[in-house]
Amino acid sequence: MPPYTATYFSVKGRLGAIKIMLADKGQELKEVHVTMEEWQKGDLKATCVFGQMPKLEDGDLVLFQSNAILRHLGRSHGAYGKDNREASLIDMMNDGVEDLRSKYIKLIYQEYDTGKEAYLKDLPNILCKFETFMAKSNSGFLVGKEVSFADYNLFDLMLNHLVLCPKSLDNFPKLSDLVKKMSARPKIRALLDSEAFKKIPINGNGKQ
Ligand code: GTB
Repeated sequence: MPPYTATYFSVKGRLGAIKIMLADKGQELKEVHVTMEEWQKGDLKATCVFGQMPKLEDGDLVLFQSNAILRHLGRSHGAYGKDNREASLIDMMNDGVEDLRSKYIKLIYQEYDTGKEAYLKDLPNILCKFETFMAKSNSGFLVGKEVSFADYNLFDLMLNHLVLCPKSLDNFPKLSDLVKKMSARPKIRALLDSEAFKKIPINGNGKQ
C-alpha cells in the first residue's frame, strides 16, 4: 500500500494530530512541506478545494479539512468507536476540540500579545468540560474503551497548551492522564522524540 502523503506548511499546526494518529497506527506518511513563498504564488492554493491546507492523499483520494482527514483515518484504522452511538459521541467531542483549537489559533495569530492573559483565565472553563466528560467514560479516553481520532486531536492540542502555559492542566487529572498515557504509547513516544518532529515549530508565526 503506498504511504499517505500530507502537504502542509512546515509547522505542526493542523497536521499535528494527523501525524500522531498515523504514527500510532503504524502508518507511513510522506510529507511535502510548502514554503510561504511557494504558497503565495497561488498555483497550489488554486488546487485546494477550500484554498487551504493541510491536504492528505490516500491513494487517489485527495482530502482537505483537517477534521475530515481525522475522521477518514479514524474510519480506516479503527479509531471511530465500536458502534454508531460511540461514533456520534466521538464526533461531538471532536467538535469541542475544534472549538478550542479555533480559539487557540485566533490567540496565536491575532492577539497573542494582548489576549494571552484573558485566554488563560478562561481556559479552565473550557478544559473542565472535557474533564467532566472523561470522568464518565473512565477509560482514560474520551469515549468508550479504545483510542479514537478525537483523543489524538485533544492530545495534540493539550501538548500545545502545555507549551503555552506549563501549568494549564494542573487541576485536570483526567486530561493530565490522557497526555501521560498517549505520550507513553511507544510509536507516539518515538514520533515526539524524533528530531524531525521536534524541529518543526507548532505555529507559523513563531508564537507558541
Ligand atoms: N478548516 C481548515 C482545516 O481544518 O483544515 C482550516 C485550514 C487552515 O486554516 N489552513 C491554513 C492555510 O492554509 C494553514 S493552518 N492558510 C493559508 C491560506 O489561507 O491561504 C494555519 C497556518 C498559518 C500559517 C502558517 N505559516 O505561516 O507557516 C502555518 C499554519
